[in-house]
Amino acid sequence: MCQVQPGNEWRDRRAYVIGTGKSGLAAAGWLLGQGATVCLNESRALADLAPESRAALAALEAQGLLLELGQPCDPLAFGAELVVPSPGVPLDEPAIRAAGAAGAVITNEIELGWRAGRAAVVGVTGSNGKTTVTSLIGHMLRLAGREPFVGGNIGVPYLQAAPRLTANDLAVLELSSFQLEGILSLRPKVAVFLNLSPDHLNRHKTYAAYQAAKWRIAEFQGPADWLILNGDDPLLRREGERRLATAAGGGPRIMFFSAAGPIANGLWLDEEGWLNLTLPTADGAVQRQRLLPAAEFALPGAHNRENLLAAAACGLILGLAPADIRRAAATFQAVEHRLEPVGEAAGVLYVNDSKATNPDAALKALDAFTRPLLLIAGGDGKGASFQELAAKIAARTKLAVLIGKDGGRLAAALREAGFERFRQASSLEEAIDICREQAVAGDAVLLSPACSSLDMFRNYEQRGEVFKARVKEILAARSNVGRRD
Ligand code: UMA
Repeated sequence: MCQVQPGNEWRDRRAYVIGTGKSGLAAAGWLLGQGATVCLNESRALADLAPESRAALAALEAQGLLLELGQPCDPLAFGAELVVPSPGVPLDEPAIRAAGAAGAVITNEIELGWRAGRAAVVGVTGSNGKTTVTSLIGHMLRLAGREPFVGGNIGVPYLQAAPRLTANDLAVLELSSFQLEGILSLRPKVAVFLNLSPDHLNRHKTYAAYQAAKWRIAEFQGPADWLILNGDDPLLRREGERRLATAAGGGPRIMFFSAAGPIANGLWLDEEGWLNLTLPTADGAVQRQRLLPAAEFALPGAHNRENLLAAAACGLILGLAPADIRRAAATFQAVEHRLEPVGEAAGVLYVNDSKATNPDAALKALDAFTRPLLLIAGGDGKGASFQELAAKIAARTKLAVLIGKDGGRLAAALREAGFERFRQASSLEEAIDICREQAVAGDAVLLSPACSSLDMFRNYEQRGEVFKARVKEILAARSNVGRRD
């Protein structure tokens, strides 16, 4: 099921792209190729941009790109007919609203990708687990002989690949609330909604607004499409059941998954840890199929069993054979920066979970281990509450080392939870060194910051790389102990 091809709808139109990150560069380049008059605005000055961004801008300028650097956006002054803010740019920016009020189309790079391509889309959203599930679905499809595009909020911006994809292709897209907020027609053939917990409250202002942005994943879906929901998440369960009761044939088909026990219509985990599919048949009976043991999936933690259920449900809907799903589960490797074991020195395991950019992700990481934990957390908390996390840290860790802009706020939450075994560090490297000194054989040092990295790093990937580089130095130093040249 694919979208109608709108043709070259932006030729000779005035397009205004905001932000020179991955998304903005992809959008500006594609719009230029469409024959639009394109202005790219960026709040930072040229000197503050990374060398690779400067090189990319120079190449686009040679193709006719107009640049506004080091100044606030003003699409109206440019006479924009299309405004494409990058995901990190708030859509309630007054200058963007003013352009919308004057009739400009306000959308984003993901939507342009949807309109530019012909591929069917599998969209994956949720507060946590998106990257793992998106990658696992991609892995399942590849093992089954398909060649999906995998990207979106991870890796390659969709618009970079979409124009080349045909109606036979499948794009598996991780979709963030920022991206979903700006879509106008993107219609996933299968939408996977993993879970909900507060995140990005500094941007969305309220939890309700964040949830509403996430639900947009299903906004344009029709009866031929599928919506996969986590039946163990109270908010998703309630809304899914409400939609089932009131759908009247208009909305997508809904499939739940549950790690908590049998469900009548969907994928669930039985008491022996196997994934089961039950589907009602036309004559009112129920058909049950046992698929695979969750234990064959190597990633640790209860949340990863939910991720497996979600990806397997999607695989089944896409027509994959249970044998392929099982093979994919057994061979899937941890996603980089997501509970990624880096190595063990002096019996201490070091784990990089830099991708835990909100409290819920860190809560799940803390539950995924049985070893005594030394936790490194902190960064930009994006307005989230640390109360629940502080209680979990108090229960699960022997030491917490706090970093970044909201390290102090996390310290206050820990004190309130009656936990005093924390230290503050002025850099990630210092935090790792404190943990190394305090850890004993059998412990694990876990970087699971519960916060965005942007106060200290370019992104969570860079934070994870810094962690891994320091840990590798520690591992190398250990392996040199006692060595004679
Ligand atoms: N900028 C302005 N004006 C503003 C705000 C920002 O000019 O008002 C500029 C910044 O100075 C910067 C550029 O915009 O130069 C950055 O734009 P961006 O933050 O949207 O970054 P991109 O590189 O385009 O990356 C975006 C996503 N970033 C965000 O959502 C914050 C990437 O997700 C995504 O991989 C990429 O598009 C490709 O689609 C990252 C992310 O952190 C991984 N996502 C959040 C998350 O997962 O929690 C949602």
